[in-house]
Amino acid sequence: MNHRRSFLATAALGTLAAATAPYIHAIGFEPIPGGGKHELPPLPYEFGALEPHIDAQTMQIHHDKHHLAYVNGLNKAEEELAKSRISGDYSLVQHWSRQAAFHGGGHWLHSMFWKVMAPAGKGGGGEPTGRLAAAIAESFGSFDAFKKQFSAAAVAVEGSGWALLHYRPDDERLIVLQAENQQKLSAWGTTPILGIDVWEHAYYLKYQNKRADYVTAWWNVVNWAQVEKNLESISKK
Ligand code: MN3
Repeated sequence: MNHRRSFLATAALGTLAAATAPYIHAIGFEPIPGGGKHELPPLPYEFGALEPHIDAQTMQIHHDKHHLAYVNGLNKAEEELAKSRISGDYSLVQHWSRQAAFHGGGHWLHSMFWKVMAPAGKGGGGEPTGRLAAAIAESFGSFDAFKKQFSAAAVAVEGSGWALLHYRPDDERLIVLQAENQQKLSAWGTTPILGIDVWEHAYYLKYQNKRADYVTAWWNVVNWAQVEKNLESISKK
């Protein structure tokens, strides 16, 4: 028993060390205890893979510039909060907490966004099947009713933001929410499993002010198998 406990403690420390090891601080500060440096995940397909629904140039700028900026912004916010813990100067804690929420939300949502899309006809488009289809029918009445509500939510986001399909473990329901920017209008205790980015940077080069056309086209690249994986990874059943 003691041997096992000590093994577990050693394993936990090993994990911590592995997490802190890649954290190389640009300004020579101490590594954040227990925290790693966030990194831009690679796109799971080529920039042009979602054509003609989402153009290659938009995907390249969106991933390489916008998502990278959220990763850098999150790292910066966490570095500044770590400096505060050492210096005891929390005069800018509100600013850096807000930055951590905004950039952390952006990093998380974009990491999900790339994965819930796939080339049309090659994993993208169609309708959900299996457990996800059943959960959507149970929560919204039908797939069509869900699609209409989700599309309407996406088109109606005020300014920049997202429409998101969340799983709520408390009652095992799926719900549609909007997010303004990356995190405003969030509910507690729910996790997005599908989302569409409706910031103008996600569609303006190809669709200009016609967000509804982008939303309609986007359904052709939804990777339902990934959405079902997301549901299965967080639900109890
Ligand atoms: Mn975006």
